[in-house]
Amino acid sequence: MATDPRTGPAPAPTGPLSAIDYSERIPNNVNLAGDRRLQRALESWQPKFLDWWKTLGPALPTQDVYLRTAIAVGRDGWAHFDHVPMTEYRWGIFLAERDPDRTIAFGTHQGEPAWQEVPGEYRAELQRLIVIQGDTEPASVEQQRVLGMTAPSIYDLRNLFQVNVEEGRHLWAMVYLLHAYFGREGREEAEQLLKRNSGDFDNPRILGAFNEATTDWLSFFMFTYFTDRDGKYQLGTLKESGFDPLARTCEFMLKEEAHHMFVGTTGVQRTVERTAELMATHGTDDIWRYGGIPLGVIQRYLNFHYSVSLDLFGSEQSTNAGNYYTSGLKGRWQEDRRRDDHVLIGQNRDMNVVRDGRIVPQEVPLLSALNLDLRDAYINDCSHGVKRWNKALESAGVDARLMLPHEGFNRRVGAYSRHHISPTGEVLAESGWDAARWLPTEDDRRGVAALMKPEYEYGKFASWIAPPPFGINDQPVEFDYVHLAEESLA
Ligand code: BYC
Ligand code: FE
Ligand code: FE
Repeated sequence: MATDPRTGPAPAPTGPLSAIDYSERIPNNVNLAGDRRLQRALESWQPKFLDWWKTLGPALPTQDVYLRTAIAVGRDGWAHFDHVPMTEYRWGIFLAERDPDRTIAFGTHQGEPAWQEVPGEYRAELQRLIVIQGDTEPASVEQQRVLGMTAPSIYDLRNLFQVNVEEGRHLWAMVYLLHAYFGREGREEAEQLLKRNSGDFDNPRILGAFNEATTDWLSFFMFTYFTDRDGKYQLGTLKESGFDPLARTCEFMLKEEAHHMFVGTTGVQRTVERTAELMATHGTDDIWRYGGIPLGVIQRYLNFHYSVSLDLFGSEQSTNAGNYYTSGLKGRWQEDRRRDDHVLIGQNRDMNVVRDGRIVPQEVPLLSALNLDLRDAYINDCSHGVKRWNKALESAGVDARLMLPHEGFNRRVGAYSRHHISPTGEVLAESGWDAARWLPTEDDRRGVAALMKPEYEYGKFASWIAPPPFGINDQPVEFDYVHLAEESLA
């Protein structure tokens, strides 16, 4: 591939470095010191990031937090745990090791060596993918800004902050790519990533779900379960990218993402466990007065977060997605396990469409339906957690169950967006349609908000959530994961 004239030559290949250099102002394993211009550009972005973190990052004042920091990107020992003041967290640039023999696995460039620089003809598309990915990371930190004030435990507070610092690092990951490979335009986009803000009327975040408020901890756990999981799937497709620096960045981000999945799955699980226990003990669904969250409310939160997260996959049929694939920019989930030609021309699949008031399958070209392909894998993954949560209900002797609503419920994007689909998949007429009854009501949110009283005593948990079975990094559950600032304890 030719050097892009607008960007100049790409940074020197870094070789299979895996140790992270912490003596630098910006910790990295990409030999930043070997590229003075890039290093200076990133060093001038760094204070803007820190300003943003101080203004729109976690609002609860703390002294320090028991956080993990990456020390090496290799298989073993990449994480180091210690109490650190959050503003001194070592955000940095970590790429998975380079495989010098890596080739592009799909599309028209299949079999060619992976690109170490941006192919000029795909520059705009690649930049757009990186900007969209980068935009979501700080958005989620903004959405979760005030949750510390109402944490159900110090253990949960630590997990929130761990997620927040890592989403901050994911922003660094995309900003590095923009600075290193996209020249002036890339640097401008990096600035914009701090200027758009979640929910801002004039300058919102790019994707819908990232402008919704994360109002309380139930919503946080649903967000980390459903929306971070979209992150996992999107990163999984970008990890396949023919643009090797993007692929290597995403591979390492996925390792961090696993903890975010854990926070969501176990957070909802523990909420459901407490709910089930209170339902069984008191023989009623109405457990507000016992300090629990009724199952119906949990279901409505689930309906909301699931449906807005499905919108993040874009339209089922998308020429963008087909072009990304054919060009080698964005692959499929587990591309290497697919037993086909990895080009997909002339192949078809079924997709659901709404016709004459019914949901019916229709055959479409596979290449046009890659967003749907990814969404299918995501939906399948989402259903596992629901099964686990239902086991908790079953073991408590409660008959009621949670469910994933139909994929067409409450959709703003794609084939269902012009129709009214109930959570059980009936196509409903305009008259009598009221999605609101399946979504969190004002009363639901008020009830949940009333339960969100902070519990800052080590080892204690708010009334609405069960304690976890284990602590973090083999520490006890009652460990001093966070030292709050004096003013937070007042
Ligand atoms: N809201 O062709 P279509 C994460 C736009 S989460 C608003 O169907 P395409 C994280 C679309 O941009 C992962 N707009 O879409 C999680 C397009 O606009 P243009 C984030 C939307 O391009 C938790 C138009 O509608 N990463 O990491 O095939 C915490 C036509 O759409 C929405 C990525 O998403 C929406 N929901 O697919 C922290 C990966 N959906 O071009 C972090 C990068 C679509 O007409 N992004 N639109 O102006 C992509 O791969 C694709 O852009 C999308 C959309 C999958 C998002
Ligand atoms: Fe992320
Ligand atoms: Fe995440």
